[in-house]
Amino acid sequence: MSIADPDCVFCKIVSGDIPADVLGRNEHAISFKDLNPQAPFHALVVPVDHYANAAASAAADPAILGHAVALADEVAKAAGNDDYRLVINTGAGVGQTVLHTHLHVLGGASGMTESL
Ligand code: DGP
Repeated sequence: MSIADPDCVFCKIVSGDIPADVLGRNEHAISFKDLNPQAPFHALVVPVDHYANAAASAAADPAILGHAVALADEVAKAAGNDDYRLVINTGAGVGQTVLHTHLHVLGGASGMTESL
């Protein structure tokens, strides 16, 4: 049984209640295209279990982030991005808008320069 927040948009994507352009998924995490891409390739990786940020996920189980990074590598490379950037925003002060842990996976020419 996964940990979910009924008011969380990413939990609704995990459960299939809200559609998303899914790039990959496994029992631990799902990856889908970001609604507002900031780079030629911009995916999100969202662990299945709801925690507000990466530190909270790590405190609950460090493996959550390991599985998320592994899925990020898989979807980036599947889209032809051997090189890519991972960004994890933590807190509204740096622009975290969805309070469910997620990794931004950025690839392509401008993947190194865009801010999030
Ligand atoms: P952050 O600023 O780190 O919290 O990034 C949240 C990202 O989530 C932002 O780039 C837009 C994306 N996003 C928010 N809602 C949805 C949604 O319903 N579907 C998809 N595909 N992306 C979303």
